[in-house]
Amino acid sequence: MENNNEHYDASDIQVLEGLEAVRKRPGMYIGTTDVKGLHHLVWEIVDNAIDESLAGYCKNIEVVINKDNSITVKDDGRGIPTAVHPKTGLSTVETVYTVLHAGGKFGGGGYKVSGGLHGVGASVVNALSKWVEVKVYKNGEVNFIRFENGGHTVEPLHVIDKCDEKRTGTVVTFKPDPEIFDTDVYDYNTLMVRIRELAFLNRGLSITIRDDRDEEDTTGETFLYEGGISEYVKFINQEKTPIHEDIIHLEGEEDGVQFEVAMQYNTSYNENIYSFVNNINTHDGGTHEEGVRRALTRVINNYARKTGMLKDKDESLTGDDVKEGLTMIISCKHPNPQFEGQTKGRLGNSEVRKLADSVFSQGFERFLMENPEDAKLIVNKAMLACRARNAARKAREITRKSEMATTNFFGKLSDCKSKDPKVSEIFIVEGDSAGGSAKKGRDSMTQAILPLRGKILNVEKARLDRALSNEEIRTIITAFGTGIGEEFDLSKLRYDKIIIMTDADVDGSHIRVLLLTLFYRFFKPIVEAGHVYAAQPPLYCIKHGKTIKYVLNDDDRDKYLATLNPNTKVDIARMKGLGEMDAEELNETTMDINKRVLRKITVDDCVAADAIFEKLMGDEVEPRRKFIEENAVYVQNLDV
Ligand code: 28F
Repeated sequence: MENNNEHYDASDIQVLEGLEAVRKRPGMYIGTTDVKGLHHLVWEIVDNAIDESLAGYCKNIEVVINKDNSITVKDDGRGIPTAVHPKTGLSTVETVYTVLHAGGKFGGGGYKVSGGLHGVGASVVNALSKWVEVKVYKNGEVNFIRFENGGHTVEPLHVIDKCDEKRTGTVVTFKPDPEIFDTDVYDYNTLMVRIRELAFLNRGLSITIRDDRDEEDTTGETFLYEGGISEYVKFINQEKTPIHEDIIHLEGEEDGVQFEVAMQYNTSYNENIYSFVNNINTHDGGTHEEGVRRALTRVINNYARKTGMLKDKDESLTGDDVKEGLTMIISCKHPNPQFEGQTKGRLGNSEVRKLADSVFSQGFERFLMENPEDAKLIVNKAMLACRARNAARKAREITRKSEMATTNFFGKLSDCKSKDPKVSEIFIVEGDSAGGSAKKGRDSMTQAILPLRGKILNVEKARLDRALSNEEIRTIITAFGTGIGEEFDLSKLRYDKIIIMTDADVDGSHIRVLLLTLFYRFFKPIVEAGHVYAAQPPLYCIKHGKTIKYVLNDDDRDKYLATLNPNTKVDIARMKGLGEMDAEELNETTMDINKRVLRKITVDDCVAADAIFEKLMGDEVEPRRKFIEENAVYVQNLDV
């Protein structure tokens, strides 16, 4: 008995030291303590429920944002074991919630299958919460445990109620500690989008999300996809035009590694290939993606040669050709994944390459044989892409030879004096008159100005060869210095910042979106590396006595006004468009490195971004207008 007690004390201290370490360096465990880290806590708990479903015991998961911004996650799995854990002398529930890395250490046998980058689980959430309550339904009993202030057990596990013998599962509610996180407000959409993705990736699993802060949300949204990743492909392609009706779905398994892929071609010129390992997006690809890409190119070429669509003299189709207009989801479930690269976004396990290649090539070859009409459409599309690629190369050669040499180009671009990309920036400015003021108001050492005269081409609907025939686009490419298409080279970028400077009106936002489409489609690495910004010209100029303050929007105006003495009659002027500002004003409000506000453009959710571009740039006018009017993502401060 005494021995036991001693053991309890010792492990108790160890436990609290472990959780204290998490509180001291939360970033090590959840990345950040901003809004992203706040949401990460939800995924740690949801992951545990998904693991239980992957183990084959859970069919329904429910996530609720409570009124106080605490989160409840519920599953109908077996329930976390309640018996005393032999290694800790505590109940297993308490062990899982208080011992760091309990999942890995005590789980054994590859139990953990899903899990985020920092898949360290429940104890980390507990360490970073104000309070946590866990209910386990098991053997006709409801077990309850409560922790407070970073994982201190205040009520050890005990039975609080009876329940139906058949009812099993785990319910966890946690309130993130406001002392740890910058914000305590959950975003419904962020949670919903990932939950929907998890439902696509785990077919047959039902996941519900409900927002109890919203009086009107009484039922929540339930995501359940019997078709799994096939339905994901359908979802991504819903605003596009598929070239064949059936979604191709292939799967296989070897040595406990599951591999599956779903795909469908559409009439667009873009690829939408997303790969996952254990439900985690592998944004830098890896062996599973490589296996599929290699097999895709090989199978299409073999088929095209065998059927005579490609003649002996014709060059083979490349990987770029066969992925034009391809929407594809690759999902691999691996008991021992090796994530590589700086952001751990690449799968490294070499055996997966072979599995992916063989599952894909066998299944896809069979599909082509059994569906000759679809096969013909697919091969034809790749052959057109090949022709366009060659045309683009010719156009590029002409561009390279002539463009830099023509006075035309240098007439447009007012380059900066510095040739050091690290300090150089380029403003892409709407219209000649704003261009003129910008030229006068700039710091000519580091700031280059490129005024756009005509509208740039909508590249959503154009292949590279046609984009290259557009003069504005050619000028942009030449100015960037990176080249485009096959020869794109990020290290040759001549500017650290590419700043889009357009008016805060509908025309301005349209041009901004055209530019973003261009960058997203043809210069994605530039966006991903964080080089693209939107300038934010102010909407109001507020004069108060001798002080002049520029504000970006109505909110900031009201906030600023509230700080002023109400008895002084203040002068508020609406700012003119960029074109009407003189050089000094433009410098003062929008360009001066020390005073301006820039907004970095990112592509962190490619699926969402793609849907946005599709809506904005697709054939249908009405959704575009609606989106521009409603959306605040790319057209913030828009005054319509
Ligand atoms: C709302 C969040 O956390 N669900 C969970 C289980 C089920 C088991 C388990 C969890 C076993 C050895 C640790 C039950 N019966 N939802 C959840 N459901 N954890 S978490 O086991 C914990 C591991 O050490 C479970 C038999 N085996 C496993």
